[in-house]
Amino acid sequence: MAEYQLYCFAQSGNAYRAALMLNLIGADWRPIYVDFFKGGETRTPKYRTEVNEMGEVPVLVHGSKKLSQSGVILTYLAERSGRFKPEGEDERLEALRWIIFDNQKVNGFLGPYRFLKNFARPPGDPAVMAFFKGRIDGNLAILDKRLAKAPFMLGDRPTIADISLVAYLYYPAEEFGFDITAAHRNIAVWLDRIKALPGWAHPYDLMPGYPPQL
Ligand SMILES: N[C@@H](CCC(=O)N[C@@H](CS)C(=O)NCC(=O)O)C(=O)O
Repeated sequence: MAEYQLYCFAQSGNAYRAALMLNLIGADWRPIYVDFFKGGETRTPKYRTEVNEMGEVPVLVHGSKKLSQSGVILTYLAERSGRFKPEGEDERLEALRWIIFDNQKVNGFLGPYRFLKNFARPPGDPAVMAFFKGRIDGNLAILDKRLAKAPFMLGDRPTIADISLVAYLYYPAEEFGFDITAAHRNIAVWLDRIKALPGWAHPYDLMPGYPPQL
């Protein structure tokens, strides 16, 4: 049995953070497919009792531990492996600051926007989509400005703040209906830097369930 198991599915950028981290640190891991779309598995009482009371992926299983929230999973893996780990109090707090901002404001809007555009039936209401798009544009501009200062979020080396923030950013532009890298130059080169790290893989190659069964 693999050392780590990750509950995930290919379309989840939230789960991609954890899958990518596992791959980048060269962990012995295997995905456990969660049938989010057709089976509504995260909403079942079984999933909420046995896997995650919050009804979400990702969930990382390691021995007797079962961890959810990608920021917690990234922190756990960084502390265990010593890789992509913020060093010292200032870096730790800075990484946490960006991970929370990301969860709420960057990928926290990109994920639902992409879901409402591609997978929801009926698709998202135009007023809701316009609201999300405004927030996405503003928050990506904040990220782009930050990345003008240094190659990675916290400076010269990649940390879990970077791995959190890439969540939905490698998915195809058609799935958003706008091209993030064309509009944000610093984000584009930063994504290429992360893509060049040994162990990087695209979400559709790393997690099961592509194409989705709707
Ligand atoms: N902040 C969470 C977000 C997790 C999340 O929203 N996951 C989605 C899939 S992309 C989910 O499982 N949603 C289930 C639902 O809301 O019913 C994290 O970073 O782990």
